[in-house]
Amino acid sequence: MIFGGTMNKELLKADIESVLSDKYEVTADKAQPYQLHEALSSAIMKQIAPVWKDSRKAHLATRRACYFSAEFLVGRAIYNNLLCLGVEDDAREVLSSLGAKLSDLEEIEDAALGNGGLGRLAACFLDSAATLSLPLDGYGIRYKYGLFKQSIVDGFQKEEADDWTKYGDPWSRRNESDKVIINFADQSVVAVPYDMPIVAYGTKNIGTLRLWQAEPVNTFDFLKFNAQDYVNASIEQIKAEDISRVLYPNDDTREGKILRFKQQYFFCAASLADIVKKHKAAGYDIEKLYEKVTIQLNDTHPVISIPELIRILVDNEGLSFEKALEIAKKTFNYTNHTVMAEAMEKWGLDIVKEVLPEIYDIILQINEAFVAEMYAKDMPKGKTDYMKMISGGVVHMAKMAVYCSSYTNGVAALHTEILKNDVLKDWYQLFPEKFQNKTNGITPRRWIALCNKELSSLITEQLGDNSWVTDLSRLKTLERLRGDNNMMQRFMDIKQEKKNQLAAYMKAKDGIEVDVNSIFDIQIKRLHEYKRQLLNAFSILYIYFGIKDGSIKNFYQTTFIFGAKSAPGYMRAKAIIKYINEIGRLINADEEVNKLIKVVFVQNYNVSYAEKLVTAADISEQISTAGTEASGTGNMKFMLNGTVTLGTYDGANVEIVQEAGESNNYIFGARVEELEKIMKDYDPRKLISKNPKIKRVLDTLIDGTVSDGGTGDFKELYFALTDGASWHVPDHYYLLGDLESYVEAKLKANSDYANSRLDFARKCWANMCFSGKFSSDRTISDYAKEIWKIEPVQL
Ligand code: 4GP
Repeated sequence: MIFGGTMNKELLKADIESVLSDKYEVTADKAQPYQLHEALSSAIMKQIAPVWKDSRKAHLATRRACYFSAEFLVGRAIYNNLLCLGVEDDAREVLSSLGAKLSDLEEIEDAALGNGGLGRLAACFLDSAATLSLPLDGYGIRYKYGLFKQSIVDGFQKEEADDWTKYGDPWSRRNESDKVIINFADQSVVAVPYDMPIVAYGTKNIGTLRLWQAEPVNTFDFLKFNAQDYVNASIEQIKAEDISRVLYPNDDTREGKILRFKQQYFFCAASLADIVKKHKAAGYDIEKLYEKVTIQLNDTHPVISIPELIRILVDNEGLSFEKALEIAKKTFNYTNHTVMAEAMEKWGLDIVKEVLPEIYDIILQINEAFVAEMYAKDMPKGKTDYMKMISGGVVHMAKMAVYCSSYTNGVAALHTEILKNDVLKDWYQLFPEKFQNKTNGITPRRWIALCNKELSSLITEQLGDNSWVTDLSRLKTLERLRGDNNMMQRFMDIKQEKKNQLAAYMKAKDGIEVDVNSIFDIQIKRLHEYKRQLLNAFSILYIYFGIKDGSIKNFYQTTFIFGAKSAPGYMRAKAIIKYINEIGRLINADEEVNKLIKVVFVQNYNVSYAEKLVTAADISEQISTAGTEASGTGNMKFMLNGTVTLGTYDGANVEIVQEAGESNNYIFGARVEELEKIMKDYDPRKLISKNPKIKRVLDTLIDGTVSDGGTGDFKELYFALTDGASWHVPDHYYLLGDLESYVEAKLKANSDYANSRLDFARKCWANMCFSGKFSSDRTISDYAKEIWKIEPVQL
């Protein structure tokens, strides 16, 4: 039995050997990493199959939650699954008896079916729900190409398609019997589900992540081929497969927009068809769908599910529109993940009508139902016009989501307040009972137990057992050890070991050498203007010039590490990547300073890289403009691994500081309420004219200190900061305004570290001890109790 930590090792060994010989005709000692990966994974899949089947049955037999998301950034499955099953040592032993190594599987690519926070959160949620025995299953798209692979060439980001299943996908199971036909006005496609098991830690419940792949109804037109019209003979296949071909296809053009819209409808329609089919097959009443199923819409990408469910209920089940709308309202909930304009996803009515005429009609009816409700409440016409989901030739998905669901939530306390008081203010006034906050969390399995074995053993040793892995609040009892110098020394030794490991990895992967005795100051996240990687770059230059002119003394050597991907079409973000690489080139080559500062940009930052980076950091950079980062989850990963936050009062940073204490973190910059006033008459040019240090830093964008390779991109950045460019408001994200308080906080952290490593370690320790709130187990139990109303299954 594999659960509970013992495995039938003989069986495992035999299964591995038979996959290797049947499929690849090799023995384990000669097998390639991908072959070993395939063999070990298939052998484990075989052993968990009966429990997975029972879990699926149990989920269907009770009230369950379905998580609809365009992204699931699951990362590498193998090590996590072995950890959760408690059989890492067994697997290592079996492989080594066969002459192979478990660590070779690090070569296996991550499944990067998501962009960043939103997608990784979905993966953490599935993990937590499985572990808490909760009946939650994920539904999404099986993209052939996930997030692109990034390389940095001459300082520029280059993208390459990431064919993540190139060497097979042993953790998925294709399920032919649950195929669904999806109809668009101009084509029909088959949605084929691939199911991935979500293995729980220590419990038997295995969740399912069902990812739909688009395939043609007819693969091949023999007559056309025979007529030697070769391309058109396969055109249906190409057009069908395009739907699940790439994550976020470029949507600059109308064609691109249509493709994205089709993707969204594709996976929502397939998932709903599946849910309704299972509901009816179990003999449940379709009018009581919401009693058995609750659906969480992860941002607006799956909101097209709302009119689709109504369509199914009206067209296939013969219910009235009113009844169907009522069922939809009781079935769906919606999470908002960003206050950026893109959260307010809109679809042109022309596109909706052209691609899905029936859905278009239903959206019109939803809009009319809303208007009627407003009139019944005697709402002023102006307000109704402003709030209705259809206006200006587009349908506003977030508005439809709030109106047609039971609950809407933000992802950190501050973010939810911003939704209530600003972004969705009118909606909050109208439906206050619908709004909730659910502060994000991260799974302690992947984000400490798996990636930081050294720190995990120390915690287990001190707490007496490893139950903290599923009850992270237990860490707070370790706070008493802060004053224990021996303990702090052991903690520092672990950090040192993780820094050594990261350094070795960076050397092997990127050819970068770093000083393991320096402070590791790390900023890893998607590249976006609001996240202010450019501010970090400015602060480094500020310090660099300060060291050179003697105004900054006793700077402790620091390695500034960046990891970030920019959306391929986001030119300004790409310019920032180039700029960071160019200031790196400048500083790293400067003999006068390069013993003190090194700037590193790692290539292809992804989940597996993150697992190494978060454990090795001394300083976690969380520096978004106050009010812009909904929550952040990287901040939590660093905290859990014992890192101080250098950050603004934004997103979940606010709660991190509340938990771990302001004195254990480095907080700077204008707060949300201050910014509201400041931005009214903010003129960055005034600041520049009065402050030669800021000017010196900013001028590097235009004075030739660093080169943008003749693209003109750095000048564009300069004018965005001074004149506004496409932002209209100059320095919209307040980089220059926050720069000095940021540098001050950075220097304070630097001197604290230099003055007493032990005291600095105490701050790091406190962060780890108080990170309990940020376990996604806590987040998921809150969703389960307050939104989904689901109970653990008994297996
Ligand atoms: C992200 C937010 O930017 C981040 O603050 C949050 O922690 C994360 O969602 C999870 O809630 N948003 C996205 C996105 O990734 O695509 O909107």
